[in-house]
Amino acid sequence: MTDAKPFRLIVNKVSRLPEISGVYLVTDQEDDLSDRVCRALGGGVSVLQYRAKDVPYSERVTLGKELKRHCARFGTTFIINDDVQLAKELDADGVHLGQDDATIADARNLLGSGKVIGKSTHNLDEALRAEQEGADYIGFGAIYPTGSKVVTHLSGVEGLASIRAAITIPIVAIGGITPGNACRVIDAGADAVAVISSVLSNPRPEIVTAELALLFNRTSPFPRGAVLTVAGSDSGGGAGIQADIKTVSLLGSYAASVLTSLTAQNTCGVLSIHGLPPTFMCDQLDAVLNDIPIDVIKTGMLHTPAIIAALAERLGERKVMIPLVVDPVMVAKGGAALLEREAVQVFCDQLLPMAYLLTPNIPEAERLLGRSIKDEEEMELAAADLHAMGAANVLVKGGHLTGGVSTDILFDGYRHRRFSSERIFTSNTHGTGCSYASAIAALLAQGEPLLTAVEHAKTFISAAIRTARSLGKGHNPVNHFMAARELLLSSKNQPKD
Ligand code: 3NM
Repeated sequence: MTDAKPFRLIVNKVSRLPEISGVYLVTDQEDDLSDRVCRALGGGVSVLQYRAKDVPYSERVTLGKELKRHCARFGTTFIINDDVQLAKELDADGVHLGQDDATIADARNLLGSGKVIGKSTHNLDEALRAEQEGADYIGFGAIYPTGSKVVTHLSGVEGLASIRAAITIPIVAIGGITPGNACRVIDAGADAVAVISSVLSNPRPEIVTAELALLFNRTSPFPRGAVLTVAGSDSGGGAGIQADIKTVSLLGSYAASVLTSLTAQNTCGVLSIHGLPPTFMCDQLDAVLNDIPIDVIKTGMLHTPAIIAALAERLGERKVMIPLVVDPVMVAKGGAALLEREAVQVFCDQLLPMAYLLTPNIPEAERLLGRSIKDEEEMELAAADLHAMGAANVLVKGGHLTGGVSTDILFDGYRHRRFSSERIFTSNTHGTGCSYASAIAALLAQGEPLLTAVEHAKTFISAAIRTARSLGKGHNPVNHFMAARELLLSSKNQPKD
């Protein structure tokens, strides 16, 4: 006989408000808003605020309904700026009030419970008052100078940090925020970043949104972020899937894998390749993506046109994009072809335009562009041309040039940036490309901005080559363990951005 009490089911009838975190997109007044917003939603917007200034009420209703439909499709919270009446009429998820708009109590009365109410604040007094009056979150700005609104208060991240300590409700930071500076805003305690121009004035709103969304991983526990590698198996363990998983795991992210092919391989070369059916590659992809929240996908040896086409098609079907680091693996260190000849065209047409980052070495860039690359000036041109073919960012790696310094060039559509390290004269470089791209993917998944991710990954791969040991009789693999140890020890004392 037990003395257990009868089980009682308690149902919580209080409806949960949507969470205010991540990328909070505020609309602008420019043309094609609906299209641009839709693309941004595809990059991972958490909250959309419809801010219509000087637009007749009837037009606000029409466009508001359309934006609400888009939000429903992407699971995005839909909030109206200023206009409580419009929020009521559209049955929006909430309203965002300025200091001169309706009171929080009046808005709550009109909208009823279950709706989010936010308030714009510019200093500690306003923030504390908004919290006391029952706001569900506050907007706080302007953090940085902005051309999108006339602002009288510039708080900087220091101002944000000081109100973070005093406020318990979510803080949405606003004003001049971009993927380059958002990590400082998140580190200062913002739960969400509100953006207008950096996303909506960009020709690729989905890319900027995805970059911003990834930065929020920087506060997650380890393993921090998840990387899926789509590549071939190297039985020798130096390159391919094995190098990718070692790199991602040692740097502190979760690693999942989808195999495209199996190679019988060691440090001396590739003995044979067993391609896997594209349908089975797709089964693996579905199995992973339908269950595990993958932050970044890295691709390596894709082997056949059918695999490339199937991968591009599957990824294109996704509602919200996952940033893709594409290492255009073509030839093994020993010279074996890892990509079938006719696959290059399919690669350029279908996968390259989906890349967030393309990471060719010089022979790969030469093959993709059909011309030779002899120096850094030609590397810059190659990066720009590959960007024009559709990759959002291109890193052309200079390891195959000569000279005392090995320089890689990153082009983001606006600027070329150089990443240099002392050249190490060695043939122990098996797995370099796979490991470098995987390190970038892991650091992106951990919420590092692209420039920091490439810089730290370059440090990692240089150390991995420098500390490589003799293992087999051919091109020996890079040293993942020592390189990860060096990077993690050195980055402990560094600022986060
Ligand atoms: N409110 P962008 S700053 C709408 O400080 C708005 O309250 C601000 O636009 C405030 O992302 C701002 O283009 C403009 O800088 C934000």
